[in-house]
Amino acid sequence: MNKINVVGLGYIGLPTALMLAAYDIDVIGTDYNEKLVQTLNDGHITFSEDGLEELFQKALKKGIIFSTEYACTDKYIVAVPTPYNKKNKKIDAHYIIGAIDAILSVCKKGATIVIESTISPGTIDKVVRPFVEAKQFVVGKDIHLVHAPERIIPGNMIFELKYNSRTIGADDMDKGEEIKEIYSFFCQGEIVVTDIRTAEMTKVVENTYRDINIAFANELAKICQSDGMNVYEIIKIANKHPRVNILAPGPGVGGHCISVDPWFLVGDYPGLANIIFAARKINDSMPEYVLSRIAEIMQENKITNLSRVGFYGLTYKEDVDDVRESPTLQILASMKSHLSNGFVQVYDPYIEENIVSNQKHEFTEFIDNIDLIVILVAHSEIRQRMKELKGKVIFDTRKICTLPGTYYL
Ligand code: SAJ
Repeated sequence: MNKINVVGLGYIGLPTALMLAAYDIDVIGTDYNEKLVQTLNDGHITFSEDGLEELFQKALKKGIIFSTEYACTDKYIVAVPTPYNKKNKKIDAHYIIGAIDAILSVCKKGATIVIESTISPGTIDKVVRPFVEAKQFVVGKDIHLVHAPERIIPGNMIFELKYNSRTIGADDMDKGEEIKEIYSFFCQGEIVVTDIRTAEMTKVVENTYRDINIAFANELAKICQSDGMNVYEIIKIANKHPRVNILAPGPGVGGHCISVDPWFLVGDYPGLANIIFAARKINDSMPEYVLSRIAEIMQENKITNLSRVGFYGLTYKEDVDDVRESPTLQILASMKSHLSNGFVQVYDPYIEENIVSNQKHEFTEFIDNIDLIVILVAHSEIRQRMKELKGKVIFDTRKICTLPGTYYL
C-alpha cells in the first residue's frame, strides 16, 4: 500500500499532493503553517492556478488529509523552499534540514525521502546525508535518499505535472525505479532515472539556461534602445533561423526559481560561473533600467506628477498571483530608496490585499486617474482591455500593446 507524506504545501507541494491523491495514492499533506492547513481543511485552495480547484475537489473526494503533523510512513516527498543566502549566494538548506529532522523522528525504518525542492548540486552529499547519518540512520538501509526535482511552470502547472518529462536521482537504481513507479501514476512524460548529483545539477542548469537566454534578450533590448533599433523585430527575425530561439526582454526576472537557482552555481563555483553571474546581474539591472526609461518618457511627455503614473501588474509574471521577487516590487523598492514610491498608482487584478502604497483594486478607477501607464505584467485582463488605454501615454515592457505611439523597452 502506498502512503505518502508530502511535506510543504506550497506552489509545488500542494499540486503534487493533490495529483497523487487524485490518482488513488493515500496522501497526507503536511505544512507547519497552521493557517494554510486550516484553509485547506476549510475546503479552500491557497493560490490560484488553472485546474487546481478541480484537482483539489477530486483529491478531497479520494480522502487526502492536511495536517501540521508529520505522518509515520515509508515514503516522503519534501517540497519546502530553498532560498539562497544573499551574502555568499549559497543555498540556505535550513527548511530542508528542518523537514528531514521532523521526518526522521516519525518515519518507518527503511523509509524513502524524496526531495523535490530545487537544491544546489552536492546538497544531498554535503548537507543532507551527513545530517541523516549524524542522527544514527544508515543511508541506503535505514533511510533512502532520492531527488526528484519538478519542472512545472506556474500558470500551466496541472497540465505540465501530467505531461512533462522528469528526472529522478537516486543512489540505488532500484530505489529510483520504485519512486519512478509512483510518479508514473500521474506523469505521462518520460521519467529518467540517474544519480543524485546529476539530477541536482540538471535542475539548476535548466533554470540557469533560461536565465541566461532572458539576459541575452534584455541586453539586446538595451543595445537596440541605445541606437534606435527595434529589438522585438530583430528577435522575431533571428528566431526564424532553425537553431536560434531568443526569449523575450522584460522588466526583470522574478519568481522563486529562475531568479534564485543560478545563484547556487555562482555561490559554489565563483570564478567559474562567469556567464551565469553576468546574466544574473543583467537581469537584476532591468528594474532600474525600466525606471530610467520611465523618467525619459515622463520628460518627453511633460508629465511631472508621479501620482499620474500607473504601474500595471504586481505579480512576477502573467496570470499568476505570486509576487515573489517581482520586478514591479523591485522597481517600487528602488523608488522608495529615492523617497518617491508613495506616489505612483499600482494595480493588479490578482492581488486583492493592499501590499503597496496607492494600490487600486478596480481597473477603471486605476486607468481614469493616470496619464502614463507602465505595463509590467501581461495579464489576460489588460490584453483584453487594451482599447481602454487609448489617449494614455503607454510604456509597455511586455510588448503586448499595438496602439500607436506606445513606448517599448
Ligand atoms: N521572463 C522574461 N522573458 C521571457 C520569459 C520569462 O522576462 O522570455 C521572466 C518572467 O516574466 C518572470 C521570470 O522571467 O518574471 C521567470 O518566469 P518563467 O515563466 O520563465 O519561469 P518560472 O520561474 O515561472 O518557472 C521556471 C520554469 N523553468 C524553465 O522554464 C526552465 C519552470 O519549468 C520550473 O519548474 C520553475 O522555474 C521552477 O520551479 O524551477
